[in-house]
Amino acid sequence: MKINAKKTLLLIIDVQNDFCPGGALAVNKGDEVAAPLNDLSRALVSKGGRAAATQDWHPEDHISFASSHNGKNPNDIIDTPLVKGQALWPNHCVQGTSGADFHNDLDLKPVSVVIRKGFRRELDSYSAFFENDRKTATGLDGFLRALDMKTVVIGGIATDYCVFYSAMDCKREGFNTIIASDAVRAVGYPEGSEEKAVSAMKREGIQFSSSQMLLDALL
Ligand code: VGL
Ligand code: ZN
Repeated sequence: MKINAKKTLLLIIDVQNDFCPGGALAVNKGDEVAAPLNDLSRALVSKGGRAAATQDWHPEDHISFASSHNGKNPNDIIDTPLVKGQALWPNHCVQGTSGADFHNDLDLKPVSVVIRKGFRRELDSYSAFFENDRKTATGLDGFLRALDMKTVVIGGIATDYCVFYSAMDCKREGFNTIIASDAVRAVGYPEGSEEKAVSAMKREGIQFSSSQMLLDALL
């Protein structure tokens, strides 16, 4: 495998304190994605590529928080005016709080663009491309096309939610899409959600590669 760095963007999904051990929506070993992502972003950017990071960025009364609905609990599923089948979560990644900050281990120096998502009270977003109404664009698609990017390497949190939706949209938008397999971690709820997400991504033609293989492939 060879990858032209100048046509490649590393997309770092939601490496934020609330998704790491000790956070409000902690993902097991979520912080471990930082080291391989740092290696990838530094190498890619030094060879003329780009790195972008997403940041889950919710108002304190966000519609995806169970606390915003009477009698609802995290993991319940509801229909909202804009989204059928929205899962409810504990309060997390509230705008301006330390839980919403990027994890300290993540090197932001090579990251030239940050995409914030889920920032409107009435709409959640898992994907880095389209919010959960599947219509509202974040602008990442235009950014990639303006830079004539062909390949997007994706890592971060969580494999079965934001990484999954981002990768599926990325592939559908026509980009060569590769998951850095050692740089993702999963929520794992409901049971089997990680395996389900991985097989759906593979079925879609999304590739999986270790960060070391990707580093070796960069031209
Ligand atoms: C995420 C649940 C709620 C994620 C964000 O980053 O995967 N999951 N908000
Ligand atoms: Zn969220």
